[in-house]
Amino acid sequence: RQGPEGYVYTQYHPMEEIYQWMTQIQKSNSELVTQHYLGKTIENRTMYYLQISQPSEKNKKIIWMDCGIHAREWISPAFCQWFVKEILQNYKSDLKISRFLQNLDLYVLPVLNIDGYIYSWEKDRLWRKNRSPHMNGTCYGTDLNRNFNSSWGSVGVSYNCSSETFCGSGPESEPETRAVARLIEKKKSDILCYLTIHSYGQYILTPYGFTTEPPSNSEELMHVAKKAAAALMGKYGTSYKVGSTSLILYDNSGSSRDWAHMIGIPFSYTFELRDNGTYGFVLPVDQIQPTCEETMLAVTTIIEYVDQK
Ligand code: ING
Ligand code: ZN
Repeated sequence: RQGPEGYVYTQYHPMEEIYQWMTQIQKSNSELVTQHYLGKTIENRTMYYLQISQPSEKNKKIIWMDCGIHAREWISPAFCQWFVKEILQNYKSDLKISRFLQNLDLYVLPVLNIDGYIYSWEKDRLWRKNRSPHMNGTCYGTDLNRNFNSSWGSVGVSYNCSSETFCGSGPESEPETRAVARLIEKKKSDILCYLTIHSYGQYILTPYGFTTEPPSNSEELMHVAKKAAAALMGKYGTSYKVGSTSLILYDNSGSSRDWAHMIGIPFSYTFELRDNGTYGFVLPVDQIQPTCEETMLAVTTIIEYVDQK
């Protein structure tokens, strides 16, 4: 399926094409979309996020969504792009979207871990971390989803730089983490909802990962996540589990989702998209469209709820 700008959303795209897509999407939707500088990666590539805002006098709240914090989870950036396309294509005709766009700005970071994403295209399809050098370049990569300042380094991490879950040399040791954290901190009083998109496993995960102690709004968090999972299932029958990360999976510290909730963003979720393990990170191209369609229903359910609350 092609978007109006000729981009094929049912394929995975190398970073070069995603950069071009961002430029193009802002050019052809300049009344709605702005591309902003976010920061630099460890290999000095530029990070941008897209802001989708309808012009208005109102001081609007923000929905944040990032994709591609883990390099090999290719369906995640594909979803962020699909999401932007769907909003732009349908905001005039779709009542649900047009309603929440009157009150909310959408901030979308299509690829958080750009260096890792490129590495997964060019060198190692199953690369997960960023590409920071450690121990005089004898091992590479920090798990960016263990690098945030949320009980950093306490559980579910490794201090060994060759591990998949290496948490870095300290909280926010990585430039990609700092770039996201500084923007989120600056905007935090306006951010209603923090969504971070991963694969795989088919989960909607709530805070916290570093403790089994539930957050004060955990009932509402669960209620909304269940609504989202039900909407998702309505499309193709795909079944998602919903729950707190530490309770239904395993402990992990330093995640962006936990950190976002801890600094006061009330609705914070991790999505683990398709599949259940058959293909895992290497989700076939023919599942991009159905995965994105069903995920769209879950995400817009959450956005609609937090808007009308
Ligand atoms: N999963 C996430 C990870 O950072 C997560 C989120 C954490 C899931 C802890 C379960 C337990 O590991 C993936 N797939 O990256
Ligand atoms: Zn992940």
